[in-house]
Amino acid sequence: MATATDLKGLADRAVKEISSAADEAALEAVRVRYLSRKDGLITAATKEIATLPAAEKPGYGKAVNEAKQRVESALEERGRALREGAIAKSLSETADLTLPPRRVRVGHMHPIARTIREITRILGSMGFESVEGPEVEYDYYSFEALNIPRDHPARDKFNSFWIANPLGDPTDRRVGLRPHTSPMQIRVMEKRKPPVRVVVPGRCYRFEATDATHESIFFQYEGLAIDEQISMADLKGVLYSFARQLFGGERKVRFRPDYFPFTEPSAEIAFDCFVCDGSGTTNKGRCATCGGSGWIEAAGCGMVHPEALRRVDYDPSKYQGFAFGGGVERLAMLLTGTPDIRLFHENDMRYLESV
Ligand code: FA5
Repeated sequence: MATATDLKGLADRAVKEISSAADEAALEAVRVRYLSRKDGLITAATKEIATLPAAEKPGYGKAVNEAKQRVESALEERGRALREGAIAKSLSETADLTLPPRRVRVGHMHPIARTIREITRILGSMGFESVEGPEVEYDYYSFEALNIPRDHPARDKFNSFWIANPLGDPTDRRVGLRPHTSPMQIRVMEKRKPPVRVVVPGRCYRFEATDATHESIFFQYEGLAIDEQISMADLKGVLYSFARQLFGGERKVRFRPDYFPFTEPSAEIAFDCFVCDGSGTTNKGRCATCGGSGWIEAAGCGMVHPEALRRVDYDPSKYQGFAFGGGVERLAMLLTGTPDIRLFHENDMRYLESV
């Protein structure tokens, strides 16, 4: 059992700790250590009074009370001093009105979204209605209906990501991420009767290595026009007018034969490379943006294959039309002077804010 002298020592220690408590949290910790109901050091001494012989109770009780009162009043005093100090400190803090305000970050449209808007606006002015289609697509629409059967070598060019189908895997029900927007040619023709004029912007996926002009996830825009008197001249006219409206008159356009199983004849359109000015070389050697060719391939196109028309019950002797499919990022590169396609998707705000 503690003696009256022990109790005085205990109170001395408590008062010392109280006076050096730096803030209200530290003060509360001292209160708990000495006065908490459960296991405070002074509380324990109070509980001992009941166990003492009657003769010792008054003297010991008085010592406990004195210790307790000293600690309580020291706590109160220090608490008040700390609160007043905190108020005085907050009053003395002055606001520096000369500090510049924090910059408010107002976002702007991503260059890819901006380019899609521009594409659909220009083609919209030529009568092309903007529609969208599924990114997860059946084998049938991505390939079969476009004259690319399962063993056709053109499949290698459109290497896709396949998805396990819980309903089984019959050839034309296989599903995968679409490698181009051309499946929408079939979907639109299945639903509508000619005349048809649509533009389909959307995300595409290909299992291929990336470089300055290739990503495995990228955007395309598909154009489709079907009517009774449409020729290759209309296709060329639409694409040249599109290029002029997008870039002005300066950009060089190359239009040359190509091959796609779903168009006949087929062509490819390219624009002169803005990094090397079409020369294929820069002062560092071969131009990395166009791979040294001087041209940036922008789109594939052609007259819709009669086989594709028959598949959707259009009569090829009555209706013809053209289709084109181009890369949105390639146009965005040309429009913003971005030398590497990967800059669009790295999400470095310093770059995105600068274009
Ligand atoms: C096609 O995708 C055909 N569907 C285009 C087409 C549509 C032809 C309608 C005929 C009629 P190609 O694989 O060449 O074709 O791609 C077309 C354009 O998409 C390319 O010129 C390029 O601009 C863009 N592109 C293709 N692959 C990538 C890629 N990995 N990363 C970025 N852009 C790409």
